Amino acid sequence: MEEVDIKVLFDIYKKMNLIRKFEQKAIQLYWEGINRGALHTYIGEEAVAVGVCSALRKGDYISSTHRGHGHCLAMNGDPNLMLAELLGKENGYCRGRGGSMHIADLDLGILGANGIVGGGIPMAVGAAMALDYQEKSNVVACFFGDGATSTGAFHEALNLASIWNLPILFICENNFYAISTCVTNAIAIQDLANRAKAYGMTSQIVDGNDAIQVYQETKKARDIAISGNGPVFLECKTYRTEGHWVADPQIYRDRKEVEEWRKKCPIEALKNKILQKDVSKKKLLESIEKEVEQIILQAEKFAKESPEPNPKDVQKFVLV
Ligand SMILES: Cc1ncc(C[n+]2csc(CCOP(=O)(O)OP(=O)(O)O)c2C)c(N)n1
Repeated sequence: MEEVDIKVLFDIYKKMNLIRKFEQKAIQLYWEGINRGALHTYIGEEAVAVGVCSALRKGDYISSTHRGHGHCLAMNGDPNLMLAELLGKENGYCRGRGGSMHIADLDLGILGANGIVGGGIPMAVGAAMALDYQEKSNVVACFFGDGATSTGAFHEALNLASIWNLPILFICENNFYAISTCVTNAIAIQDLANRAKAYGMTSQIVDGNDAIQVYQETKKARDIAISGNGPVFLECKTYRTEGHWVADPQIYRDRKEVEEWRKKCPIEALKNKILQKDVSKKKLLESIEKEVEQIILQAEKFAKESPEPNPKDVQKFVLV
């Protein structure tokens, strides 16, 4: 497979670190009692969002999930506005009214997070239909979890995307759990990529903890989709190393299993790969890590210093 440009690798490394540090900060602010909403972190899955979004081009879209911070940051979402939104501040992405599960930025191609499991999938198909109708050379990358593949919306959307030959990449983040239910207790097949075969769709299993592999497979999938050869389904096998949500006691899984996956940390894996090729890049990687820490500190300051919404505006932006 084609070598990945070193600048792309540094950018991937930076964004993966940004997601990890953003989520750690969000957890800290939750336990400080100032991040009051639900919080589903993306820790452990960073290679999927960043690998996929780094292979997208201007004009492409993504649809996201309840676990959407990683997708948003991978698409260059603004950490200041995201953290302000989490703290319910007026300067946040949704003026503090939406919280973690409603962050969107249409200018960046982010169609929005979604608290309805599987809810983003038909929306993504609609966006792909629009791109097709407008004869644009763009695609939609549609993120969803293993649990979402058992919703009716998933099956209807895949079928439509396939019969209409739409430019869409279905990115299944198989992290093996839907809240506390292990995938083996919920789905009768081992590889979820096989679900796409039922709709006559090209599919591929990817190591979701290997950012380079995710990036390369997404590039290939995107080429297929924009050349009119229909949707592609990528099953990225990965793991969330934190709870389903921030206060999840995680009594449904063995700590040893979590520890085994922590050893496969996608950020450490990428760092090791870069250093194996060229050990002299250590300092540069460390400077990226420091830069990311500063970005997060700045976002925290921005969010904390942002004004609260005025209680008089409680009905503002309420449409129904
Ligand atoms: C339609 C719907 N049913 C149930 C829920 C409650 N719920 C929230 S997250 C979740 C599990 C989703 O699992 P998965 O799709 O694998 O995503 P993951 O959380 O693992 O990223 C469920 C059942 C919901 N939000 N929406």
